[in-house]
Amino acid sequence: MNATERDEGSQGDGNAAYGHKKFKRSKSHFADRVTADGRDGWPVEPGRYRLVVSLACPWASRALVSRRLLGLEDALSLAVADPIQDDRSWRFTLDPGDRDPVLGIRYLHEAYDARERDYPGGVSVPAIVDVPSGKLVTNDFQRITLDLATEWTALHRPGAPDLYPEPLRDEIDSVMEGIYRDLNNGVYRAGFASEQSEYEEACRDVFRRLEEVSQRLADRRWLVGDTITEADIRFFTTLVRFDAVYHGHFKCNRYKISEDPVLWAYARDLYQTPGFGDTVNFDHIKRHYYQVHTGINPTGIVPLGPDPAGWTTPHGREDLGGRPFGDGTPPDPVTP
Ligand SMILES: N[C@@H](CCC(=O)N[C@@H](CS)C(=O)NCC(=O)O)C(=O)O
Repeated sequence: MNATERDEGSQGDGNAAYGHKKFKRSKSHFADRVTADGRDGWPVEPGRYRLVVSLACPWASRALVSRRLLGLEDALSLAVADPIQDDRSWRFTLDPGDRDPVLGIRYLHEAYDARERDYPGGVSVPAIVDVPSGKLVTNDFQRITLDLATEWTALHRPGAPDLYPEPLRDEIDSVMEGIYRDLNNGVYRAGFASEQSEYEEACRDVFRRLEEVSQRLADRRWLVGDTITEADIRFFTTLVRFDAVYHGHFKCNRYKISEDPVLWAYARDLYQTPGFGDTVNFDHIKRHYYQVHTGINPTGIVPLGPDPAGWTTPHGREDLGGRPFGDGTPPDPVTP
């Protein structure tokens, strides 16, 4: 849905259309970067930017995990959108007066419009908004977390881990590429397929990749090196949604993650690491997917299961060694 359709109050077909046309992920239109040297006009500054997320969204959740692990909570404030969008997309109906208290806006599209009137794409999270001008800076989900790890270092907490270590970048990039294509985005290709063959191809890709990654993780605690990296964050945000929404709603149902002993233990290990599980909200996740994608779930009924209690059971992965934060330390527990 573009800005004109929103202004006309149209029932934008974005979400209801899923399952009726071939699914293709759009490129992020706003790809400016917030950097240490401010070369795009957006220098890293404490308190200047606001990260807008939905707790339902796997792409936004990457940024939430990175922000926690790196201790950027005070430097980069957080706006959480209602998991249920209306025809004007993401909105701040969880906040008093239905407005984000810092940006003063009711809909995320207002920040997009402040940046560029009538831009051609949709409104998406994660988004970084410049607080003084109210303008969207970037919605480039692939870049945001890499920049938090490598450009925001002056504002990292003491003991913050290096999530994108220089010597391992090629390996991290290569692992993330397959995970993106077949898992992060693969589940969407399966779920929003409009033809049987399109679904089957995507679903096969999902499970082929899960098997490969499961083998990789059988004798190593994390995906690359012996610490947590960006690759683990990107895999985690898909894994934690798998049994709750991708298995049923997206029909990726050859088996559940909880039925693969290696992946299930790996996922729980991360979930129980400070900065991962404390960003997860299964209520937002389930309500968003099942209620918003009416094209593939017309009744909007949200399933009761699965029972989340399993996530906190012992995982036994400590025996594989490694140090989750390398020379660093875990973030402090979340304060209510
Ligand atoms: N910016 C990318 C990726 C981020 C993304 O897809 N975020 C989802 C939420 S998980 C979103 O905001 N979609 C727009 C919508 O649901 O209206 C895109 O537009 O495809």
